[in-house]
Parts: sequence; structure tokens; C-alpha cells
Amino acid sequence: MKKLLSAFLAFAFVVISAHSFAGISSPVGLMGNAVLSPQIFSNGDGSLQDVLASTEFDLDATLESSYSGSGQDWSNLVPSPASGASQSDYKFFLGIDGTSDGSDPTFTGTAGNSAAYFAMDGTDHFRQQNANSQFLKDLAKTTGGQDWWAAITISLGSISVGQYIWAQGATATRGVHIQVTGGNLLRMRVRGDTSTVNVTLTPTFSLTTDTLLIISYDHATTTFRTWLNSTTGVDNSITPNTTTTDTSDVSDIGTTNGFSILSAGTKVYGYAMGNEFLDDTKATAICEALETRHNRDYDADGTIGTCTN
Ligand SMILES: [Ca+2]
Ligand SMILES: [Ca+2]
Ligand SMILES: [Ca+2]
Repeated sequence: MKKLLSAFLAFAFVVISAHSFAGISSPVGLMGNAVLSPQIFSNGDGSLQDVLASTEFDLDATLESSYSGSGQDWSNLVPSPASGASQSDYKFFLGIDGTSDGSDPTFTGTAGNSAAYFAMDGTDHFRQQNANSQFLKDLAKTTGGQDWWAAITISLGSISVGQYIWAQGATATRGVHIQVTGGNLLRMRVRGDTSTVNVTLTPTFSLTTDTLLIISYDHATTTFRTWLNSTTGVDNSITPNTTTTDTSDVSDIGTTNGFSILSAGTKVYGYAMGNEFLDDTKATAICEALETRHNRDYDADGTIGTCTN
């Protein structure tokens, strides 16, 4: 009995300690310490919302609570998305649906290990499971739209012309699409009511490199700001085709729907989005959190968990 009691007290101490530590209000600096597990600061979820309150969803191949290592669900780590949407609004299937077939990415590595990833064979993608949240409905709107950001960790296998990292629906439906195309060009395609407007982002993409790509959109000035393995954003403006209408088509990470698909040899680590326009400080916070989570030096400054380049 005495043993049981002391075991219980030890357990309770660990639980209380973990919760107290999770309550630290400013984790950004501490996230820079690669020795500490990012999950310590997670309030239980380990998501980017611990770093940026604007986080809407966070999908990650390296965290077991997002992908268990088997099955058809790639799940959102954020319990309370910033917009008020449901956590499950951002659950994705492996492949086109919940059955196991040739469109499923291949989970590679050990569940919960920082080296895990999804291997793409040139026919694979992830399809959003549920109807669009208002956040996703608004991405392409010129009136009633909003600011947003996306943080993507990926290594592209090769350039297949027009391959899509993210797409809402098909080519001629309203929505936003992130594309890598010939010449390693990174493009945003924004489809409104009557046409699609393309803008080439700078810098150009790098192949077979572990890449943290952050793109953020300022709705008021119609500006895209891009960070590619960098802590200094580069702005490119767009004049989007007008629409005030909700995007109804669901999204894909990689895609079919008439688009070119992510090339064979591509590794997908994670995909996250949020609902604000980022500055360099916030992009750096994402970089440091994901370097720590993935044990990888995305900005090549020689230190995992610190981003200075
Ligand atoms: Ca499937
Ligand atoms: Ca396949
Ligand atoms: Ca670094």
C-alpha cells in the first residue's frame, strides 16, 4: 500500500510539474534550446499555436498525435484553431479518401520520431476530409477575405512542370494554389470569379533540399511575403481577380484534379496555416520551433533551434 501511495505521489508530481512548465508564457526563446523537447511547451498538443496564437492548423509527420504511424488520418495538432473552427476541419486523408490505395503517401520512419516523413511517389497527395471552414472559404476573397500564412516543410524530388504543394479544388474553381513550376519558380495562383492570376514569388525554390517555406498574405495591400529557409521575408504584390464568394472546393496537399502532382522522391514533413500577416520576428519563431521539432537546420546557420539567416 505504501509503495502504491508513493508511486501515485511521484506520478502526480510529474503531471503537476509538466503542467506548470507548460504554463510558461513566453516559450520562443526557450524553444531555441534543442535539448528540450518542444512538447514540454505544448500544453499537451505540441503545435505551432504555442509559438503563434494565429495558428489554425498544424499537420506533422513527426508527431504521433498528428500521424500515429498507420491508418488514413493526418490530424490537426491544434485543438482550438485561431478562427474558431473545429480541430477536425483540418483533418486530411492519406490519398484521395479513407481507403488504402495508390494515391496514399508512404509513411517512412518511426511514429513520433523527428526524422519521420511522408514519401511521395509521383501519384500521391493528401485530401481534406471535411467541408471548408470559413478560414479556407475566405483565402481567395477580395472582399470579405483575410490575412493568412502557410508554413510548409518539404524536400522536392524534382521539377515536374506545374506541381502543386497546395490546391483548393481544380484549376478553374475559386481558391488559392501554391505551385512550383519550370525553372524552380515558386508561384501563387489565385482564382477569382472569372480568371486566375499568377504571381511568381522570390526567391526561387531549391530541389532535394530540406526546405521551410513560409508564405503570408496581406489582404489589405494584396501582398505575398515569402521566407525560404530564411528569416528575411521578400514581398511580391498581386492584383487578384475579384471574388466575394466562398471557396467551396476542399483542399489537397499535393494534388490531382487536373494539376500536376508532387514529383516522385518528394518528402513531406509538415503543413501548417494561420490567420495573420507575418513579420520577420514571427517567421523566425516558426523557423525555430520547426527546427527544434524536426532536429533539422532549415536556415543553415549551423544551429538547430536557432534561425538567424
Ligand atoms: Ca487513402
Ligand atoms: Ca502512389
Ligand atoms: Ca538554424
